[in-house]
Amino acid sequence: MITVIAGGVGAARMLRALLQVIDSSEVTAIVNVGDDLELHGLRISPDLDTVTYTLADAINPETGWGLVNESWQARSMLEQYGGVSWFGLGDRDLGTHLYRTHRISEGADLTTVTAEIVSAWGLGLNVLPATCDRLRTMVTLASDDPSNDHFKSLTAGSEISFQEYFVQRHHSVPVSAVRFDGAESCQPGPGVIDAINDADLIVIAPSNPIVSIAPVLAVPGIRDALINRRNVVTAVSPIIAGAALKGPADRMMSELGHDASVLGVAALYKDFVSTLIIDSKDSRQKKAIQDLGLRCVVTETVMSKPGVSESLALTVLAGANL
Ligand code: FO1
Repeated sequence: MITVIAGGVGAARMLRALLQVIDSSEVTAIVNVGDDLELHGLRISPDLDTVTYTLADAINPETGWGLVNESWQARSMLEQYGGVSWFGLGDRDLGTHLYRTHRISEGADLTTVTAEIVSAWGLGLNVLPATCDRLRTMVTLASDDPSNDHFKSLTAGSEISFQEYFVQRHHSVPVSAVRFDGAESCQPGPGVIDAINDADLIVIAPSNPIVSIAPVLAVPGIRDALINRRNVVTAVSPIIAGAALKGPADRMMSELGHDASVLGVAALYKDFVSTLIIDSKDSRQKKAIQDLGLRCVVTETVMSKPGVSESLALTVLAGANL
């Protein structure tokens, strides 16, 4: 069995690549829930939905999130009323949040509801929230953020939720700290620790180390479980030649004092990862990564290029002689 520690877009692409070369019944994804939010009284789980929609080939290709063939009638009504519309919920996507919220109000946990949604999309893999308990990524601003017609100005030192940072303020403000509210009192979701202990191979997907992978590791028990299985843990670097393919991972690493490079990723991951896969653009860093005590595999990792996804998936699997 392969267990993938996953955030949003980059992880969804990695999972899609793996499912090209192994049966979905062999794959379990442990997905970040630190991006989750409650809005309009609805429970919204962006990374769970991005993984599900992508693997169901139903992701909105323009945005990388939400559903394809989407309409925005509900959102336009919110705009007409001056309601909250900065977080775009399409009419089809709303169905997912309505279903999830209703099932949770009936007493189902997030793992159960996620399994129902994943199977309704006809997917065979196991998608597990890192925790069913409340866990929210919070970021502290490193500088003042002037207001605009959507939101009030904030001074340096203010703490906001991940989505207020990422979407409302377009992650365009530097951060000085990241915190995972609720981490100390949450439990790993059902099946999560078993999926780590029983895996033949564990893959840290090319997601943002700071706000997609770290919140999963912050759930008590998960980091230790990965450390115990370090010899079968392989990570794919989300940073290529000092930059992230999408989103603020490189900037957040620098803003928080890490080196925004494959070496910085290796330093963040070395306690629980034994093999780091880096892009050929970073081949010069292989020796330095090995000196940190990790195996280092150099290959093409930009999955948007044709054929790279499958070859990368095979390279990842080779690490476990699968
Ligand atoms: N990202 C945006 O940049 N703008 C949005 O309006 C937006 C809405 C949205 C709705 C549902 C959903 O599942 C994801 C959504 N995202 C949006 C992406 C979201 O911010 C994710 O957390 C990021 O992709 C980071 O993983």
